[in-house]
Amino acid sequence: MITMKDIVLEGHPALEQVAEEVGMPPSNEDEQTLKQMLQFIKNSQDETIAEKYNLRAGVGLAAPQLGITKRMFAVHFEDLNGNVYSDGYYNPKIISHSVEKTFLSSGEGCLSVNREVPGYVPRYARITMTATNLAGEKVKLRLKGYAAVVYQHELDHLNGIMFYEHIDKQDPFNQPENATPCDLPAID
Ligand code: K1U
Ligand code: NI
Repeated sequence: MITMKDIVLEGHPALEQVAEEVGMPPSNEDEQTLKQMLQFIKNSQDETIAEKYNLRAGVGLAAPQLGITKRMFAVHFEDLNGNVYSDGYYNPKIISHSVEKTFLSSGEGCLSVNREVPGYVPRYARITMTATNLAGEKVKLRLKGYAAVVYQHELDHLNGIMFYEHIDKQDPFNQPENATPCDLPAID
């Protein structure tokens, strides 16, 4: 079972590297890792399990956060419209995106960053992403608003980019150009 001790923190080289493509079909080891990553996110949102194992709640986890420089990540959350996003992805790619940007009005956090970093993180408001999912299916996802933000945060981890690199250093709460804010859904 993945716990916080398995998650590497900012400054670790795996978080600064461009991760390698995962061979298809995935090895049993890669598949087991991705399944465990999804389970970790679910556990982190379960009050009883999270308290027992001291897990910090998260909505996504990318392999480099475990020190594994492979292009895979898992997400588990519901957006404001009640759409559920719960899967693991190999070799995700953004194939198109909007000109318009968005940002979370509360800013972003990261399980690999044990401090608050204030500021707006500009993201594309809409993206289309292709990947192979945990079931081995090739998928094409059209994502907007909060879901687009979460997937872009995880995709950034695969390219060695941390969320705070996008924040305007001179003026962290400067509303990004061409951007409208989006809100964080509550997790129950
Ligand atoms: O990749 C990670 O470090 C996980 C990170 C993902 C993320 C954060 C903010 C915006 C987009 C994506 C997190 O899950 S931080 C925790 C978090 O966002 C959250 C925790 C509890 C309830 C709701 C959200
Ligand atoms: Ni992160």
